[in-house]
Amino acid sequence: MLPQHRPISPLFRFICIFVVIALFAGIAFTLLRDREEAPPPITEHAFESGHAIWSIDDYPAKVLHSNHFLIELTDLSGAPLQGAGLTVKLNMLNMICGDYEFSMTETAPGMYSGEGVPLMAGTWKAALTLVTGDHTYTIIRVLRAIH
Ligand SMILES: [Cu+2]
Repeated sequence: MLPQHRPISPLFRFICIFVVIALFAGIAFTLLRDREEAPPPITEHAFESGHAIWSIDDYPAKVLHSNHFLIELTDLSGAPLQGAGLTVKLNMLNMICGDYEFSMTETAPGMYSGEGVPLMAGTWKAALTLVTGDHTYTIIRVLRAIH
């Protein structure tokens, strides 16, 4: 005797379609999140008394190597912001594997250079402390480090 085929119930069909849609939504979400986790090499930041362009050479940054950070500061009129004091602290997101702190030196009017060393591969938070006149600002960016 042949096995009898029961017609697929509408509820079962609905559940199948729902599962497929959920699967695709999950894949799309994962792809989008991965793209967000790769921060760009150059970031721009506005703060109360000016504007900062922060770039990292040979991005992504290399683990346990000196990576050249360049921060270009302008004041509200667009002129180079000179004589500021800049320090950067690197720390890894969601991990306690050690911080790396360094200061930036002004190599040309409004151009500040420094060398950052990420200790592990992954996504790092870089917090810039900027002192100009009697104001102190904190500027945050994220960066990716690879081997
Ligand atoms: Cu780590």
